[in-house]
Amino acid sequence: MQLSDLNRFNEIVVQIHNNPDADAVGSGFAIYRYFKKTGKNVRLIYSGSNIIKKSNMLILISELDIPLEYVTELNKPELLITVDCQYGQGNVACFEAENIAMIDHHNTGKLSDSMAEIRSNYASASTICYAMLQSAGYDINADIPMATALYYGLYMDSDHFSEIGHPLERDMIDFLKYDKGLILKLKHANFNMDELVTAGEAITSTKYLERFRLAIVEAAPCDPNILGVIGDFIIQVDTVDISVTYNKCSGGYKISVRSCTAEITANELADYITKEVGSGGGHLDKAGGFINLDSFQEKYPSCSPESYLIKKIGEYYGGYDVIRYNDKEKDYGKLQKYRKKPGIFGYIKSTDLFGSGTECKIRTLDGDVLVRSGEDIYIMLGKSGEVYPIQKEIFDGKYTPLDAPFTGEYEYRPTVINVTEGKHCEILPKARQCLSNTDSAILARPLERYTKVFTKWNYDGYMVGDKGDMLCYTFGNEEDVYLTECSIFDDLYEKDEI
Ligand SMILES: [Mn+2]
Repeated sequence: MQLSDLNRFNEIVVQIHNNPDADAVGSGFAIYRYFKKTGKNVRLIYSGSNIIKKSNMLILISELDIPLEYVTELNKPELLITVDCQYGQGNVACFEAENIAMIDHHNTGKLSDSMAEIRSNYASASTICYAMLQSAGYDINADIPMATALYYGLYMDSDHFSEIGHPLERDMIDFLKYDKGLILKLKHANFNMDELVTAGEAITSTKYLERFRLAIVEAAPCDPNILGVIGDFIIQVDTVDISVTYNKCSGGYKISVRSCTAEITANELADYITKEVGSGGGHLDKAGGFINLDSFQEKYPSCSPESYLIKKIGEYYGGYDVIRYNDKEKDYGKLQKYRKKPGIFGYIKSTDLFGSGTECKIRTLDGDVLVRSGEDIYIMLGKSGEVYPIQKEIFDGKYTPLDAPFTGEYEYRPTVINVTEGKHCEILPKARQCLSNTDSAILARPLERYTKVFTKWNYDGYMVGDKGDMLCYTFGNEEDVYLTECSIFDDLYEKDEI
């Protein structure tokens, strides 16, 4: 769904979830503002049994003049848009409307359609609004209150940016021009005295599982940012490598993960724990996630959240392999030789973007990769928008450059950032085509279980694959190890007939 698809309606009500948090208010306000500007008759509302009392929320609303109304009744509007929530879910009061649209980042199993934009790979609804406003051509930075509200929405819904994963969210933090004074004020009005007590009580009830060097903490329902504060405190204990803090929140459970060990990153563990029942992600050391109550109860009907977490974490600790690019022993016996199928890919020389020797970050879906530009470093663009660095020598063996520009439609348009100057540079406008050589070979085998691969490139962390995904080595350069998802492997490679 595009915002412009809704321009055919004139009488619009934007509704955010009950007990609104900063992300609900920020994203709802942005959508309100967009329709106001396009000349619509629009209102911003919330309902439920509580009116907003938290001081940071009251400051946000009054300083940005957000016309948020508390209502208990609504005259059937022409269009009702629920933002940061989904119509019919338990955390949003149900009002009748002629037409219903939704913008949300919670994973309830619902997918996007012509009246819904659901992106559960984003940490906040503010990010979705940012992306939708950008593609509608709206100049967000010309509207400082909107930019500030979106920035604070992402900040608060991502535990102070620790849970962001998507490159678009990293761009959003770099790009938004927000009111710095107001954000500073809000950052220091996050909690109240009751929440201080909640945090203290949660800490004293910490469960420690020595065999995993893991601390599990349940907190009473509170601002989810408290969970992060508790985790930041507990991870400093000498015998704790991982902390998982959680509590009940509207529609499910909120979890917060901290890690101080390189072998288990917080973002990966958060993803692992929530994979089937919600969504999760973030950074190497700090991450978080959400477990949807309906999916949880359906899949684990007789399980308490604590026993579920311990079960999942035990399963995780018990069952993964680690492969490093510089492992001396490689088990060649099981590997089979494959050849690349012919196909068109995109590439660009790093020196086409920046001068040689520039420190730059390639912003990929798997994180930022740091490289230094030079004649020997190229950047590849895969079929589904994946982007990664490649050495010229390996490129020359695998691909033949073609004299044509490369085009592609991606959810995220890949960028490279000049670290010194902080400049963003899009890759696509300068990308060229190349043809994969069918004489380039790899050695590969399916993974037998969950595996982490530490590649030669300086990625944030490591690559992970599940049983069935393919572990691949470039033939003749076995330090070049990587993973390919089983779903695309057969499109890219075929068995070598020797
Ligand atoms: Mn949200």
